Amino acid sequence: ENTSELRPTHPLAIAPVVAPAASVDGFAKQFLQNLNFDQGVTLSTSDVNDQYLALAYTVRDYLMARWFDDRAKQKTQQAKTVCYLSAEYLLGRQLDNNLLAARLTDIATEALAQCGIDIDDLRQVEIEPGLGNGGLGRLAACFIDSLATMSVPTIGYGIRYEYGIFRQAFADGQQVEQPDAWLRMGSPWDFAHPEAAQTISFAGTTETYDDDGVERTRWVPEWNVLAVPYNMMVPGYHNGRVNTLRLWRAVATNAFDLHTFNSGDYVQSVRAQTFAENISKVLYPEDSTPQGKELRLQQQYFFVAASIADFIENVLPDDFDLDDLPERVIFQLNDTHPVIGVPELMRVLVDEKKLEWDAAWAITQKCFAYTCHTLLPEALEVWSVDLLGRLLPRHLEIIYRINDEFLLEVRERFGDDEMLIRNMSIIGEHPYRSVRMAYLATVAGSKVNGVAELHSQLLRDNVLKDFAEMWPDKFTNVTNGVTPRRFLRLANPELSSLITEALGAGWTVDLERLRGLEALADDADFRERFAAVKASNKRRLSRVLEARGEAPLDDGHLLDVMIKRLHEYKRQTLKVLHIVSTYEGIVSGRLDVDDVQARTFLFGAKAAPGYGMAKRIIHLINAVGEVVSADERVKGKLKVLYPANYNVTLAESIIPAADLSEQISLAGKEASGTGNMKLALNGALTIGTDDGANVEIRKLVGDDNFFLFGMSEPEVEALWAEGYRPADFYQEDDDLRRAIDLIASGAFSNGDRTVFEPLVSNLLYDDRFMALADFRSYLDAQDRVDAAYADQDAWVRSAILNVARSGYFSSDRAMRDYLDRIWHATPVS
Ligand code: GLS
Repeated sequence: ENTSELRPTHPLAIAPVVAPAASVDGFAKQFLQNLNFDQGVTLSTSDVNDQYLALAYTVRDYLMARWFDDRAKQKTQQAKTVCYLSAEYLLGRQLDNNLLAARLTDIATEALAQCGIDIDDLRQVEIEPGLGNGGLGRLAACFIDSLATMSVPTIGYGIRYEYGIFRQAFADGQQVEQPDAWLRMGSPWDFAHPEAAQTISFAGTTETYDDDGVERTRWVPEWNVLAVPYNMMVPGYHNGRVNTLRLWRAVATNAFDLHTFNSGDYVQSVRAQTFAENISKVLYPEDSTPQGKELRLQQQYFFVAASIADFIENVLPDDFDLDDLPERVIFQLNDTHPVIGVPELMRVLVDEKKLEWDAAWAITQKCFAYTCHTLLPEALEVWSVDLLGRLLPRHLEIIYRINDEFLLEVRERFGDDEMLIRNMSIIGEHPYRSVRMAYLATVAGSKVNGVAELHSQLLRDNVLKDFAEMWPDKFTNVTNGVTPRRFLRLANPELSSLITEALGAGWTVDLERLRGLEALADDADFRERFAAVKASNKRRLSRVLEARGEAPLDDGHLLDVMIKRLHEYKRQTLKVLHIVSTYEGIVSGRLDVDDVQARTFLFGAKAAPGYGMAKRIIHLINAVGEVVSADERVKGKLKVLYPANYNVTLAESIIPAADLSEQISLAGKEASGTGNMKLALNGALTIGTDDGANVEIRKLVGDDNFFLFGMSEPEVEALWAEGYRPADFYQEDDDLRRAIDLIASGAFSNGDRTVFEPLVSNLLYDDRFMALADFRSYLDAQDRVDAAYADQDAWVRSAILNVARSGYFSSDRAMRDYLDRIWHATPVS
């Protein structure tokens, strides 16, 4: 590859790139060389960050040759590439994952030890790239891991935010947000390629012109920025494959010609650069609740336009015939964030490549597929026509034309049903004229999928009903999955060893093999070893918590975890009501303390900074936790822990230690959930509603090994229809009333009744997510949990069965489903 343009004569220059020797000596040599020549320090003058960076460079060096190879192949092979377009990738730490993928863990550990370095100390300094909010971003990271492991040519495209998801701290129990300067100590895992930058334009006007007798339209933009790609390696597990994650950073163009800044004023013009660079400055911290902010639309267009241009210009061969584009690429739209890519591809094909509209539309429809990740109507992204037209005038024209032709098709099919036309139009009229991005994606995509069976069903029946009637075959389901490499093999090394000992190593890439553990659930010796692993994982978590200044875990406690974004629909409040009710029962003497299973309630959750109610719930959890944990009367029985700044790294310590997984959203609101899968896979039993992927987890692990409670989705609908009055539940249930009254009394706020008043009245008079309606059923299920936990042998058996039957939730299986049902692409080695 080094020789394409140059005419080298040196033998080294024409030799293939080779990896360093895969031996302790080879690794140590490369490590020291990187320390000296890349970090500019000697071993004795280096600090732990130098050593970490040099280690990262060394791991990279081993992957490099294969990466060159795979990228070269991508150009020449006729294979279809999956281009995953996602505004978020919640990657987690890279070092361990890459060591594992490249089979270097033992070699690196020993080589460093011989240099006098404990590799664990280096692990600790890695700052995880938090370029996502929660499940949606983490899912993207799992998917690219699986695609690399399955040797599917893939490019993940996204944004290299300078600041990822904020760092959460607590002050007086309330969330404060701090910027996540994840790049500050260096970013050894990515490679900047300023020479491959794309120019991305914005605003301006459109005009028609005569192109050799053909009237065409062109966009005359007003300003532009450079999109600079940063490439990250995405190594497959033990297969030598290295795919690419390409994240774009915004940089001002040399002639940054935003007219308002174009005053010849030097200081102003330097400031103008900041304007351009703002585009990739920060991740929007809202999960499932889009903000219609202009900068957000800029981000979306910025990364999608750069990605499409990059693929066409740099990944495809020069002489590529664009009519064949659908054979070479599928652009998978991860939620609506990248949907502006649809009119962008049309613009490229029609305005730049001069294809006929119909031909371009036929290509575009085959090149996109859309995954919807929500059911909340307010979470479906919508852009005002005003804003979109101002920022992307040509795209708005294209969207109008797509819509006109689409509505003609609707009329042909269903007649002049004006109500239907209005309902299906990509352009909404109320409360303001807007572009409904989910509809645009549905019209343009070859397939539309939900992320769990129930979710896909509800998409067809409710959210996108008219579209599903029009195109029943367009709609499909792919239930989410999680990567077993990160969330079992790396996060739970002891359980992994136990499984490997029992079943051989193949489960890491063929998770259904975990079925083999079913038989062992009845083996007392195996159960004992399984229980010992759980206990050891709890001790490990306890050390992690202590190192963060939290209280340690108590022996014998059931570890009850609720780890996910803070959102009303997820119902952390219901969990708090259970804690308060148990606490109140013990201190009032109504519950015999000896009958209560000792429990530690562990929360991990960030709230969007502008989401007031969610922040109040955080405050309540901390307030309740403080009182409960300090009260002598429940000492040794109840403990509440809420470590700040829950992230992927912390999840990797919590999940293997958990006994009980709280998945308690109101039925019909959680599209899938993926934490639920990770926890079951690590032997936690679920207490959950029939929502999202819980439904499938329960079916697979069996009713005996799952604590189901709450209304089903149709029951929720029925109660709404009949008129939901939460206060009735409050009146009728003594335990519920006492719990809410205790919160309202100021018991958790030093007697101040005003602090949680908004929360309490929200519960009593609004309670959109029906926590009160499900309270009794939830408490009953928690009683069943207590009873079940009392029989440790039976509990461990259930835990093993959860592991054994969770193989379906591997993201490898999810990728196979996408490949078969949506992408029609195949692995290529
Ligand atoms: C989400 C859903 O809320 C989750 O239920 C789902 O598991 C995840 C991945 O499909 O996507 N949608 C969203 O906006 N954030 C999510 O985590």
